[in-house]
Amino acid sequence: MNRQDMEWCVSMPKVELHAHLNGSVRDSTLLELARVLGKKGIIAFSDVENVIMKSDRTLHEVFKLFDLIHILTTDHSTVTRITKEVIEDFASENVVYLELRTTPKRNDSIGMSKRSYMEAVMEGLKAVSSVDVDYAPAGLKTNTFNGTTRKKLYVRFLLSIDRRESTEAAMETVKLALEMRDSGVVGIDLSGNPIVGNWTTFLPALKYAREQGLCVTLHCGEVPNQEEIKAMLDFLPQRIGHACCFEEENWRKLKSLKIPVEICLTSNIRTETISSIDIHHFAELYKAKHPLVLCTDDSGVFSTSLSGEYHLASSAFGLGKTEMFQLAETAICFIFADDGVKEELRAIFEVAAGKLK
Ligand code: 6MZ
Repeated sequence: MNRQDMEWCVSMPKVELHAHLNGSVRDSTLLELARVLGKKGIIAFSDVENVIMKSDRTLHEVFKLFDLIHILTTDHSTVTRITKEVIEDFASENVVYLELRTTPKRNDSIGMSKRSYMEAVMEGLKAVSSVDVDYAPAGLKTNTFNGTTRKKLYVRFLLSIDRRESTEAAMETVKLALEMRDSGVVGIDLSGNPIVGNWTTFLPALKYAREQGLCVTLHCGEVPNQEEIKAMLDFLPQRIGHACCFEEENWRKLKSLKIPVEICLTSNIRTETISSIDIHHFAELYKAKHPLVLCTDDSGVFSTSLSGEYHLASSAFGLGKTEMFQLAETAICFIFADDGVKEELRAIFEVAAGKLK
């Protein structure tokens, strides 16, 4: 694929279902924030600069980087800023539906609760000016402009539970998600360092989320823990992320259950979860017509974009434009928003198909 093909990937409408807010922050913003904290003597700027600009990181190093990013970003006004920027960045590459996930954080020393963290996120969403944003369930549409021919982006939120958290903290996140359904929260994600914590800690909160009608997606199989993978599949989440380290039995189970997989190619390669792109499980799942969706994971941390992920899939697995368009459009089936949104997205793809072919 050449540069023109990349431009084509940018121009195609796309659906992003696995993007972590704090992993999607622009390097330039992180450096700017680090400079400010450096001047205040809170951090050593040059150390931070080296860490931020490093391109290859193991999974273990990635989680150390997240701790650093959280030091830089986690006050209310910065959370608002990064949310606005991240949404605008996705909009600028023609993402038409974005499910943005983030871990609500409590930090008593700056008066931050999980709720006030999410209020700061919502403020960032409402501040988006480059596109019209639809973030609320049917009947509650807001932030749209009259007689618009402007680009439109649907944004929904998933609240993440970090594997470092307790059962109580996970439950608090689920309750917050339920209270924020009118603000576009559609589901719960379980993420964080996969070697930390035990899946059973989060099960009560995840079960409660499901009982109350929230959708659930789980980071599953980022490390080879077959027992956990099996238990996660038995839970029947609506989607899973990654699915890298599955052994035969769980692989068969995944395929027969047809649970949609959020595939993050660059992330898996950069973190060495998968040793090389030509043995990535995308190829097998794609060939088997297993439900899957290409996603970025952490576009800032891994210096990628959703268009770049399609471009990579195309060059690594020989997908042509028709296949890529179909792949992007099929993702509509796996979104957590309601059928009305699905219909509107299908219409957007239909118009785009006419223009792009
Ligand atoms: C597991 C990940 C992740 O929530 O602070 N996160 N969890 N595997 C990954 N693969 C590389 N990438 C990101 O965004 C950052 C948080 O998302 C989770 C981690 O818990 C990380 O701290 P938020 O906005």
